[in-house]
Amino acid sequence: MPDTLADLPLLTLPTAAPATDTTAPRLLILYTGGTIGMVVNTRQELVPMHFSKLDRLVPELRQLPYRLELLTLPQLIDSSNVTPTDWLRLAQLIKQYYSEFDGFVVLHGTDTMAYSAAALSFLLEHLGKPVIFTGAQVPVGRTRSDAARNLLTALEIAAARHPQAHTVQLPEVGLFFDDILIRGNRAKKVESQQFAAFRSENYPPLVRAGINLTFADNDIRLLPSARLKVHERLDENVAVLRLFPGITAAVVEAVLGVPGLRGCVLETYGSGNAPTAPWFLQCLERARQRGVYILNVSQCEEGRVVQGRYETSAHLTNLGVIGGDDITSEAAITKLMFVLGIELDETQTRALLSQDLRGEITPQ
Ligand code: ASN
Repeated sequence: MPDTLADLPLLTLPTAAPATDTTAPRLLILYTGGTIGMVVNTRQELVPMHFSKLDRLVPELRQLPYRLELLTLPQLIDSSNVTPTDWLRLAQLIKQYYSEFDGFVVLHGTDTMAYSAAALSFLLEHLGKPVIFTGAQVPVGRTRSDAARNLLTALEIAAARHPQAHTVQLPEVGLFFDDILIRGNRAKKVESQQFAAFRSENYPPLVRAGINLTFADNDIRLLPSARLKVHERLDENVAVLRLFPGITAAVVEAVLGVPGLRGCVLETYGSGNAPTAPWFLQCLERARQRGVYILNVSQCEEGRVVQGRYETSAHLTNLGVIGGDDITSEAAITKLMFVLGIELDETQTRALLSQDLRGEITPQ
């Protein structure tokens, strides 16, 4: 369990909604760090800063018809330093404030945002409110920064309600960047230079932000019929093994033989294909005997794993390898941590790893 963050102060940001207007959407911004709030240090490197003056850096916030509060995590990080403990803490904070707020915006570094959004999607079961991750490629306050636009649009999406039904329009963990909102567990960082930094290859964007916001209602998950359940465990005994022509038995054995390893994402070729050499099959068989769950994820960004389409993938099923369908590696590794953290028996673990839990795969 993470340490308690229950006492962190909330900072009210001045907006156009009077504090007494209890009908205005109430949104919580959780600031974790990332380029969006960075400044240069004396060595000219970008490092995260505290931004209690967020409304001065993004003056448009004052025109929003929402009630806004900002919660700053005690340790602001470049997202390269994010850990599963941070994901558990974020999930706990959302649990703590779930009933008081209509939506949440998580300000996060872009480097690992897709992993964090995927992890949160698994931890927040039966989510009925928007949890929108966003960040920036250029720090807020700099000329040509994308921070204000990303933040303002993320807030608008987090506040959105169906025009007729007045129900929550996006009961999902999403990731907003540039001009699209994609499902958190479908996202991949694809750019470190351009503003359009994220893509979802196998699932359409849930919202397009042009002059108006266009919600793809048919692709968005339905409101849950049960109450939010926040999970509190992730198992970090997992690994990713990316195949390449020439990979040696020593490398495969070293990864699959890590003491205590419980799960591994095997990044295979094409539609889930892998070598058929006896040494490779023996490594997989030994891993299976040690109880390691292997999830087959394609190195291709688009398309899906179909074990058995080729001879070079048919043997994987016999060795207990689980086909990952069209899952991303980012979602696969966090799904493994999540499912293994629930501690079920082998049949149930395999079933959960194969199933669509939060829209992360489209089973065929
Ligand atoms: N290194 C930064 C981070 O992930 C990159 C960014 O936010 N654009 O924290």
